[in-house]
Formats: sequence, C-alpha cells, structure tokens
Amino acid sequence: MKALLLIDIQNGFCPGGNLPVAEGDRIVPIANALIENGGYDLIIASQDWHPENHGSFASQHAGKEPFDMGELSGKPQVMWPDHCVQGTSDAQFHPDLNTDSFDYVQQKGENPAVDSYSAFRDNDQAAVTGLADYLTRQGVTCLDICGLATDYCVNFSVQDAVDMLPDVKVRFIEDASRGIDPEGVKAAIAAMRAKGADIITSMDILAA
Ligand code: VGL
Ligand code: ZN
Repeated sequence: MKALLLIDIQNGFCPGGNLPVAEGDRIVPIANALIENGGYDLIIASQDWHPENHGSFASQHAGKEPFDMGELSGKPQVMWPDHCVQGTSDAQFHPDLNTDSFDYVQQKGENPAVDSYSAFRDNDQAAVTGLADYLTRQGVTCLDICGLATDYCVNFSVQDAVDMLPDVKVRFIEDASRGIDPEGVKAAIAAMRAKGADIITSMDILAA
C-alpha cells in the first residue's frame, strides 16, 4: 500500500501568503503529477490550521518581531508571522492543487500553547494527531513525503514517520518540496537521511 503525504501546500506558504516560501507554488504541478501518475493508493494532505491567537505568532508576544527567537510554553520557538489562521484564505490549499484526490486531510497546530511542525505530533511530542494510526489502519507500507517547508514541517514529518512507523519505507521527494532557509534545507536533508529516510526526486517515481 503506497501513500503520498503532501505537507502544507497552502496559500500561506506560497508567494503572496503570510509566510511565503520562495518558489513554494512551483511544487504544485509536480504534486499534481505525483497525485495523478505516481501510482499511489492513498493521497493524504496536511494543513497548518492555527487559531488566531496561536502562540507561535510573534503578534502574541510583546516586543517580538517575526523570525525572532522566543519561547512558547517554556521551550524555544521561532516567532512566525500570523499564518494559516483557521478559515482564512491563507490556510486554504493552493487553488491549483488537485484537492479532489485527497483521501484524508490531517489538520495540525490547533493548540495555541504548542507548535506542530509535524503532521504526526506536536513539537513537544505530548499529543499525536492520529495520522500514524490512520496510516497503520490503511496498511500503508511505503510513504512518500513532500511539500512546504522542507526545513520545518516536511523535515519533522519525515523524521516522525520514520520513528512512529518502523515498518514503513519513508521517502522524501526533494524537487516536490521547498524550504525557508537554504542552510536549513541542507541540514534538514542530512537529518532526514541520517534518520533512515530515502531522498528521491519525482522522476524516480514518474519515470519508473
Ligand atoms: C511551517 C512554520 C510554521 C511549515 C508551519 O509548514 O513548514 N513552518 N508553521
Ligand atoms: Zn504554522
């Protein structure tokens, strides 16, 4: 059972959004090609889905500017611009993404007191989202992951997939992903590889 997990391909992370990732929109046609021709049995998407008072927002911390370091519930936290607020267009999937194909959408980041980069669990690892159980129930054996942003939500999701689904082969699709910081992207790819994930490109799937 092969599944594709699309991480946070939302307006907020594309040019024009509140937390834009350079070229974030360029992955949309690749994601659609993977959805349509990648031979997947299941298509899953995660959606960053914050209340407007989310504690990862710089606006919630006196004296903090976006991209400063701060604290959330006593832990270091990047202070983000307000983004992907529930019900806003910033939180919607990119309009060209083939959302009709989605079998399952995993929302995350709803608890204002903790951030959730991973689609599987909160950053403090105290609460799980239910996605790992869903994939196990579906009998998934191979999980390909791509999306936005490589150095944050994609990285954390890939690493959690390896940790939480020990019997599943996990692959990161590099060209179907974009990141916030180029150095962070390099470190993230090295960390995913060290964890045991395979690093592949969409051509490895589409040309197969
Ligand atoms: C993300 C920062 C804050 C992401 C989400 O999707 O990578 N990054 N919230
Ligand atoms: Zn977020």
